[in-house]
Amino acid sequence: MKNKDRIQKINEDHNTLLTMPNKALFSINGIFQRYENPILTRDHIPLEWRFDMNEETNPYFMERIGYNAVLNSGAIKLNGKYLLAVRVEGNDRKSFFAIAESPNGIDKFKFWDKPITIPQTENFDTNVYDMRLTKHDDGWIYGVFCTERKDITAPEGDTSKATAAAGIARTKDLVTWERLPDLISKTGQQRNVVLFPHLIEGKYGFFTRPQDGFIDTGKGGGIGFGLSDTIENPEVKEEVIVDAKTYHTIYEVKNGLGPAPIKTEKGWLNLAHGVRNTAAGLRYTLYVFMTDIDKPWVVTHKPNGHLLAPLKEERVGDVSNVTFSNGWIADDDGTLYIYYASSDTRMHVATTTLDRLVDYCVNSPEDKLHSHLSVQTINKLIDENNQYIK
Ligand code: M1P
Repeated sequence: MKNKDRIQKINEDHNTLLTMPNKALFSINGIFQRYENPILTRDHIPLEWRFDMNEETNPYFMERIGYNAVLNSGAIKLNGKYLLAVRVEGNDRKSFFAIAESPNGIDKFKFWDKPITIPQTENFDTNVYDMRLTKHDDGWIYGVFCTERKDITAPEGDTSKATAAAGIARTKDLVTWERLPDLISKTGQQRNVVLFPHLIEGKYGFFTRPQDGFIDTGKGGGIGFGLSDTIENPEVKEEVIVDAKTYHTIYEVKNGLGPAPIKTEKGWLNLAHGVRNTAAGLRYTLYVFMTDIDKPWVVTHKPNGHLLAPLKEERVGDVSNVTFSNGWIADDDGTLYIYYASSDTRMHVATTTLDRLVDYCVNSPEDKLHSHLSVQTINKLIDENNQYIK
């Protein structure tokens, strides 16, 4: 194929992908709807980020910079647009953030011109990922993300030991960002830290995930909660565990909060991921729970098991058998857009309504932690249903 034809084909294919409509699939569970296509893949990345467009320096029109995946994205609706703060991972394994915009939240996502430039603290980030966006009452939009650095205590020759902490940056327009110091906590490393949109007891409230090591949560783990007096010098002096990892559940190995909690009449609605072990490796699924409006560290409702688990092609990718969410948008008409990544590779959307998800939380049976108690719960439903079956 001649270069001219190659360039034309690449442009046309890219344009087709970016304008492709998405369609809701019929939902048997009635809780949420999945969609036919992923909303973002690495192929959505602008061509100018990938190709040197100068014929003289790129005579074969080859990609000069490659991208591995687009995944775990924060989400927000701003000026009528549905925006994702996407984690983009280069072939060089470095993740960064970039905003992708859609007119309707379900398709036609397009990246803004350039990735986000996150200012550095004195201690440079080696890698950044999984930004949670919070529109706070104080007027700022906060991005709380994981900042990963080499563990300086690693024994000589260990080139993979890392540390994780919560980085914080804030913005008004998602273009210019001010970096704040990393969150200080006394409980070891942190990932999956999320800022509440309102002050709690007059302070900045965080869901946290204390962990002993970089991957293993060890003696730590569980979703924690802590308060910081200020956001400019963020520090949670005390953390209580809100939702502990628990034997023989979908969050047996670890769990972590997803997007910023949503305040509802029945309490805070929270989306999280739970991790269990299998012979095929870790399995990440999504679940929801509600916490008390005044005491967000007290769980009030928690349906058993997962809400959403990797399905069909979602099951395969860079890190297979993973669903992960750190972004959702509660729209003015009550629609809830849940953005999730599958297998650390691509982004999807699922839609529901706030009312439905709260109903699901309040009225679904909880996990009673033993098989015979699960059977009791099922039998109760069957017995109650008998009167309706002719
Ligand atoms: O690979 C699955 C996920 O693993 C980590 O999440 P957690 O800390 O809960 O185990 C993160 O690296 C996340 O980005 C990734 O999707």
